[in-house]
Amino acid sequence: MTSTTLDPRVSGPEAGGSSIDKRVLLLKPRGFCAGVVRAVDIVKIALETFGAPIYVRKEIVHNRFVVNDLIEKGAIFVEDIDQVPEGMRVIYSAHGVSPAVKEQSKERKLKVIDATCPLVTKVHVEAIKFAKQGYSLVLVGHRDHDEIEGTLGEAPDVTQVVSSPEEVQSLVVPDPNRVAYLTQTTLSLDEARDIIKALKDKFPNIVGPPSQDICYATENRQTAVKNVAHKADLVLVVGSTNSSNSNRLVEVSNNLNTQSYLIDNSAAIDPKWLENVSTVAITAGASAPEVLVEEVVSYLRDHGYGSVEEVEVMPENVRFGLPPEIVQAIKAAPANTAATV
Ligand code: 2E6
Ligand code: F3S
Repeated sequence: MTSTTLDPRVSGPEAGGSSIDKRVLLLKPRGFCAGVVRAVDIVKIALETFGAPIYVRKEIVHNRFVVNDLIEKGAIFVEDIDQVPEGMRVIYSAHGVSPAVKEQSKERKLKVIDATCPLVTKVHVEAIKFAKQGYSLVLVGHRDHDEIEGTLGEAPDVTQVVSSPEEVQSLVVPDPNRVAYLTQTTLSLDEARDIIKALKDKFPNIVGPPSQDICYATENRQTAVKNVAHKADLVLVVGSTNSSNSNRLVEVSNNLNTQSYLIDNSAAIDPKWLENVSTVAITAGASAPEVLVEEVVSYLRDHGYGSVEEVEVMPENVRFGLPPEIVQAIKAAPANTAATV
């Protein structure tokens, strides 16, 4: 773990009284993952090269600020494909879609750009493979989440969703020796481990994915919280309430007995949370923009937290390429358009 002091300042009385012991630990990695950078870039570049309106099925990523910013730029967010006028351009969200949604898009003659995170696509490919090989599939995840809806749709007749070890007990499958499991990409590593253990106890011959489905960004952000929570009195997680990976970060901290809250932005901070708190750790879910983290740091500075130290728990340098439709659109764009990657 490395630790870098960013702009260390001890604030004066104007910053909220005695602050010598008040500090902020800024966890790293935090915020945007490679899949979110890619998805948001896709919408921005599509707007710049094709022009508004561009339809987006579901929130491109689960963050209110990101979605509102793209609405201002001309994106139109819809819940269902039948809300997109025939022949128009539609972008699928980073969480992926089921084959049924792709079929609906074809029927409406939509021009599709797929912003599904490649690590979600990897889970879809595994689901298709296991189903073709005749396995019953157990999908570990949250039933009402967009990602699970999409993955489940690959093989709905042979797939069951479980979200706790208790639910594993009531699973019934045609052949207990031919069962495979997959997981949502943004689960708690600890919870997933317990559920997978319950699955292995019930189905000793169960097979899983070649490498874990929980993605690198989910794992790294949880590991950072685990490493630093014991040094903090409070952990603030920047992220929206429907963001699975952000909620998991709050749980990780609370499970370690360091009080944690999920906040959309600095306006959501209740000053009471800061009573008798000398060290605040800040992290951000994979869909939360850095500008919102900066706002939170600035709020805390104004409340006497004069020292801001970035704590890098591990390096993270993942990047994903853009889909072919977008690469071609960039190539075809006149030199004076703003479409850049
Ligand atoms: C797609 C897949 C996984 O709610 P969740 O954590 O899944 O999603 P976001 O949008 O908050 O985070 C990024 C993401 C996109 N994670
Ligand atoms: Fe993809 Fe993981 Fe981000 S699945 S969108 S890299 S949180």
